[in-house]
Order: sequence, then C-alpha cells, then structure tokens
Amino acid sequence: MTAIGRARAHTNIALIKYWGKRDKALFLPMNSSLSLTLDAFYTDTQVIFDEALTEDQFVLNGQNQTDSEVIKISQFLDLFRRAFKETRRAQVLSYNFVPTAAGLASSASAFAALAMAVNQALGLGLDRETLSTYARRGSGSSTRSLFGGFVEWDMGTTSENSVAQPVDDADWDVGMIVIAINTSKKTVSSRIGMDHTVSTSPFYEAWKESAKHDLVAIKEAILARDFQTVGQITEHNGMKMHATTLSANPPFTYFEPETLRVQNLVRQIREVTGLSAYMTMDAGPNVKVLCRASEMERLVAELAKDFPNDKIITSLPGQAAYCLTEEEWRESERRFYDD
Ligand code: 2P0
Repeated sequence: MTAIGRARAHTNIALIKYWGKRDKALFLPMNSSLSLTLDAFYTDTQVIFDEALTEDQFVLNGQNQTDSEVIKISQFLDLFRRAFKETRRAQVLSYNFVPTAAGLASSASAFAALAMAVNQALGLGLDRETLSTYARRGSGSSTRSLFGGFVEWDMGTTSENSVAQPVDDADWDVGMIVIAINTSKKTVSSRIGMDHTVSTSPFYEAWKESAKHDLVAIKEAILARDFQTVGQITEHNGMKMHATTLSANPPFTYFEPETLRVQNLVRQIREVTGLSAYMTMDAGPNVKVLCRASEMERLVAELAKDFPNDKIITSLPGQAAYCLTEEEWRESERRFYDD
C-alpha cells in the first residue's frame, strides 16, 4: 500500500528576525518573528509512503542525498509517524525553484512543503497552523512558509502554540529585491551562529527586548499600510540582529566587503532618487531590499548601474503553501529539467 502527497511552499524573508532558540530540541525561538513570503522562490515536494520500502529515501533536484541529509528528513517524518502511528518508510522527491544566483537558503520552503505533502499523503486533515508547528521542527524559519504575505511566528509558550499566523496578504504594492553577493555555502551556519550568539553576546537580552517592541510596531504599520515605517523597522531590526554577532565572543559577521558596498548603494539610491528601499540581511552576505512593487523596475535600473544585473532578482509577495495535483507535479518536474 502506498500513500502519496504533493505540495508547494514558498520561501520567506524575515523583517523581524528569528535569531536564537530557547529550546533547541523543540525549535522554540527566543522571540517572535515576522516575514514576507516570496512568490519567486519555492520548493515542490512529493512524498510516497510505501510498505515496500525498508528505509527513507530523499532525492533533491534529481540527486540522491547523503546519509546526513536523509537522516534529517527521516527524523522529520518520524514526528508524523510517532504522532499518527504510521509505520511505512517514505520516498521524498523535492525540487527547489530557488535560482542558485539568489543565494537563498531553501530550508524554509523545504520543510513547509514536506509538512503539507505528508498531511495530504496520510490524510491527516491538519490545518496550516498545526502544520507550521511540524515545519518548525525541521527548520525554524520554515514555520512561516505555511502562509502567504506577511506572516508572524508567535514564539508561544509550548511546542503546540509556537505557530505561524497570517498577518496581512501584502497585496498593497509591496515587493522585494534580492541582491546576490556570494552564493557559496556560508562559513557559519545560522544554527551555529545563533547558538553562539545566544550564549556569548552581552547584547542578547537587549536584542530580545528590542525585537519584541519591533514586532508590535511593525504589525501596526503593516495594518495601517504605512510602508515607510514597515521599511524603517525592517532595516533597523536586521542591523540589530547583526550587531549581536559582532558582539558575540569570539565575534563574527556574515557581512562581506561587498555587503557594505551594496548597503551604501541602497542608502544612496534612497536619498538621491526618493525611491522606497529598505535593506535586510540574513545569515549570509546577500542583501534583500524591501520596496514598492511599482518601483521595482526603477530600483533595479539604479542598482544595475553599480551591480551586475544577473545578480539582482525581483519578487512579489508569495501565497500560502498548497497541495499540487499530479498534473501540476509532472509539469513542475518538466520545468525543473527544462530550466
Ligand atoms: C530568520 N534566519 O528569521 C532568521 C534571520 C536567519 C537570519 O531563520 O536552526 O535555518 O533551522 O531553526 O531557520 C535561518 O535559520 O535555523 C533563519 P534553524 P533557520 O529568517
């Protein structure tokens, strides 16, 4: 007997960052966070639970994955197997539609898509909020990829209520530009970077307190559709997160010289042209710019004067994770190999 599920989830970029866990086993965060789901980047996943399989399999972008990658997926599937008394092993096939040039991690979309696909395969009937608690245990940022637009991940008090919730569909002239500076694997993974920061930065308590206020303020600004305030809070919050890495012991940073150059460029474009452009950086050197969708083309033209055009990728807000039909899945496979 086999059971099949297929789903798509988009990646997300945090405007209020998740940076630190209070419980590493359960992926409970130190603070609530808020993100924008992006339309341009997503993962499509098919899972088949099959009695005939003796072990889990994981094939990503057509490549069999290493044992350590398979173990991560197995442990994730075990969460469902344990909760729903499922004994079958599974084959997981995934395609990441995240341009290599974008240099974006795909763990956020990956575990959200897998949670959604498992839910369908096993007929669990779990809602998105509950699925977000499962996705969380694959990767924290994945919690937020179950929903579209602006999404809050409430830190919660327990594993059951540390969930994502939609805040706003972001359908009011919002966009994001990814400026890819270096797409090679990061030297300090976000998981290690955040743990090190929590345990050594004297600024960490201040970060948590500050992020709490930023979250309240950005939600108010989002609901008021006050783009400038959303942008200013985003930029400030991202910089504060990076300040905690500089104050860790030993200190480290994800910024590269080119990151600083692009930050200055964005500031300069904003000041000279009056275009709305607010930057944020994650656990890597790339710069993401929150902007007006209607100004994206002009902004790209400005950026392209000083930065290679093929490293500038635009996106509109993305939608919530959803199940794929068999036909959509086949189409997605074809597109992956055609591109
Ligand atoms: C975020 N980041 O909120 C923050 C901002 C990076 C900087 O979530 O250990 O891959 O799997 O929970 O989710 C990246 O960390 O970490 C991340 P784990 P994850 O988007």
